[in-house]
Order: sequence, then C-alpha cells, then structure tokens
Amino acid sequence: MNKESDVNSRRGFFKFAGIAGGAVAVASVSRVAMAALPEPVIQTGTDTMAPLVPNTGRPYNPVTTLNGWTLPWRMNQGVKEFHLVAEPVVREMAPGFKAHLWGYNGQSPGPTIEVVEGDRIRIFVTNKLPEHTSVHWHGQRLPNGMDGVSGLTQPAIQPGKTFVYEFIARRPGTFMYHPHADEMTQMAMGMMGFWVTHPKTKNPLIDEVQRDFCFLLNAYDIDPGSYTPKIMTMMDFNLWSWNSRIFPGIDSLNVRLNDKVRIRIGNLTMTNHPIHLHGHEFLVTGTDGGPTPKSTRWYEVTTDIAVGQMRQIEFLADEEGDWAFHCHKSHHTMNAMGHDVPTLIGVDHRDVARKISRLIPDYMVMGERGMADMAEMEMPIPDNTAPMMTGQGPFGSVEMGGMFSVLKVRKEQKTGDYKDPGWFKHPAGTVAHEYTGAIAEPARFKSEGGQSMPRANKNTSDTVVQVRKPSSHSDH
Ligand SMILES: [Cu+2]
Repeated sequence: MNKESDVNSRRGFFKFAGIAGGAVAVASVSRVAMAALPEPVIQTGTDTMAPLVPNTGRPYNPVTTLNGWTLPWRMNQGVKEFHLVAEPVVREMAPGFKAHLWGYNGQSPGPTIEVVEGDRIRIFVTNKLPEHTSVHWHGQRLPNGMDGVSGLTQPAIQPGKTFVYEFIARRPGTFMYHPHADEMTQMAMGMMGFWVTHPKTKNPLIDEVQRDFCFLLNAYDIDPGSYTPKIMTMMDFNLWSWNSRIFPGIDSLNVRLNDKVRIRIGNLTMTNHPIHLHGHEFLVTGTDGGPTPKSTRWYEVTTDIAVGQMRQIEFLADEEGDWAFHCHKSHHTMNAMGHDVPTLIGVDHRDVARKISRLIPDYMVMGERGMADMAEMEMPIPDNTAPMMTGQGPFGSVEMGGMFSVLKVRKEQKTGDYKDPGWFKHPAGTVAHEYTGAIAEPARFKSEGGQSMPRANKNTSDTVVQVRKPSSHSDH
C-alpha cells in the first residue's frame, strides 16, 4: 500500500505551504490539517523549518529545530490547543537512506512544542499506531493524572482513540515528550519530541539570544539494507542521530558573527553523549531542572549529556569559520558498519585477499591503513544503507557520520537568516598546509630504565603489542 505516495503528496503540499512562510501557516492551519501536517524535511531543501513566529498569545523568541519544525497551535478561549498524532512514519535519515519509524504528525521526532510560562495548554493525542500508547511530558510540573504514565496515572490510549492532556506550563525551560507505554519499542522506533517553555517576563537567569537551536539525541539499530529498527537492541545501535538524522543529513547551524547562540539538547538514547564544540567556549545555562544558577556556570568545550537529560549551552559566536560540532564518542560519528570490524592497521593481508577474491569477487579488505579509505571507497553496499562515513567538505571527505554537524559563523549572515552560507572562505595564509622545506631527523628520546621500579629480570624477551583488536564490543 502507499505510505510512500502518501508521504510524497504531503511533501507536495508542504512545498506549497512553505512559500507562505511560518506565520501564515499558524493562522491558516485548521484542526483537521494540523493532524495531517507533513514531514518538513522536504520543505525548502534545507530541511530545517524557519522559526515559527507566534501570532497569537504572548510573544516570544522562537527556537529553530534542527531538521525539524514547531507544531502550530489554535487559540481556543485562552487555551493553546495542539494535536499530536502518533503514527508510523518514513524518515529520511540521510540523503538516500530512509527508515520506517514511528513518530508524531508525519515524522520522527515529532514536532517541537513551544509555549510560554503560564500558558494553559490542551493537547489532543490521537493514536494511529497498531498498539496502545501514551505521552509523558518529560520534566514538567503538572497534575499527576496528566503525567502520561500508562497504567500508573492513566489508562493507555488504545489504537484509534484520542486522549486529551491539559495543564499549565509552570516553569520555563527545555523539555521533551515521549511515550510511557511499551517504551522500549516505541522509543526505539523514534517516538519523541522537543518542548520549550519560554519565560513569561525577563528572567535574570535566561539571556536573550539571537539564535536558539534545539534537537534530540536518538539512536537506532537498522541492519544495512533494511528499513525498520531492531527494537530489542540495548547497546549495539548502529545509527547515532540528531533528530533522527545522521551526518551528512544533519543541517549546519548557521549564525551571524557575534550572535549569542543557545543550543538545547535532549538525550533519549540508551547512553551518554559528550557533545563537543570547536572554536568557542560555552556555558551550560540550563538543565532538566531549568536555568542554572550563575554561580554554577563555568566555561567548557564539551558537556556530557546523560540518558534522559536536557542541557542548554550558550556562547558568543565570535570566531568566523566552519566549526565542527559533534558527539566526542568517536563511534557515534560513524554510521552502520562502524562496529564489529576488527582493527587491521598494520596487517598485510594482500595474499589472503587474493585467495578470497577468487571465491568472492566483490571481496574487499578493510582498514589496512586506518579506516579513512572507507570514506573514499565506492564499496558495493546493500540498497538503503547509509555510507559509514561520508560528507564532502571543501578539502575532501570529512570522514564522519552519525552525530556530527557544523557551526557556521559568518560576518555576512543576516539577522534572522538561517540559510546555509556554503563553505567558509579562509583568509589567505590561515589554512594548515604542507611544509615543503628540509626535514631534520627528530631527536628521539634515548634513555631507558628511568622508571621508579625497573624490571627485575632483563633477560625476558620484550612484548610487542600488535594492533589487532578482536571484534570485541566496546562500550558506547
Ligand atoms: Cu555519542
């Protein structure tokens, strides 16, 4: 049947709607249309929808959801009404690689919900999944019966049913939403979304920023050549994503030189992620509990985000360039096939390869000189498989996948313009380059036995460690 053509027709609609712009979309979206909002990835080719400027209710500075969008609402007698539809979706995780996930309103993750501190909110949740679900509003202060834990605080929402949640957004900050029913399956399938509650009045702990980005960390285990995540996986995920996108499918964060930038990140994977920014120092200005007291803030370039946590980082983008921004666990900047491959650096298996290729014509030895070759090789891979490491930069392959993007800081970027400015044009003489002068032999350190406890028996033979790991499972 035609889930695919359904998606395509929605794309067509969205292309059209995209021309009208965000603000108009709020006014014109009826409740029925809201339930059928399309996947915005296709909207303009940049994948990230422009911030949705509110035209009803209290004003605020909207966020930009990386490769995502904000859910429009309807004002009904002072109550902000949203409609979430839990349903199977097709998510393009990177160009040429589609996953069959579960999500909300046409995609995974679901749309970002943005409200203002003190807002009364009513959220209709329609279940179009083949099994029951519920929605937990992660981090919110709310009446116990609105907490969305099926079995504990409410009956589960059965397939075909619609439930209503209603509460007041009591504190400003960064939140998430996700099911609290068959969680292992539903979160492994991509059901989650971001939530931002903006401050009602000027808050001494919440600075005004020019750019405010948000995204969720999520992970999937999808076998090369297949479409559906394996839901029993606990550790060995092979796709590490931001908003269900993997590099080079993750949009860059485009900012103007000297913009104050906030990035909000929530972690709904099964492991922690040390998120690292190049070229700038940031402060953690908010956590799950809201804005951090100023006395607790210090500058750093990496912050670890544990499972279930949210972090807000802030910095002044005062260095021009294309700055890498990524998870610092190197396995999380690889796509499928990144694991279970033995390290073969220094192993010469030309002879073995010759013998095997007589039996298997496409056989290819991987990683004799490191793994960088992998990024350049045109290997035959099954259909619908994300290349392990890709992404062409201005100087060649970036050799990255997974949780990786680029912060682009530009003098020429206009205020409020989120368009990708292209690659940075480095001023002459500011790029690392080959040295072509004479090279002197390095003076090698010669002393031996200088350690505090010298080896007792000098007659035993030395041990040389060969770099060849068995395919042991590393911790992720
Ligand atoms: Cu990570």
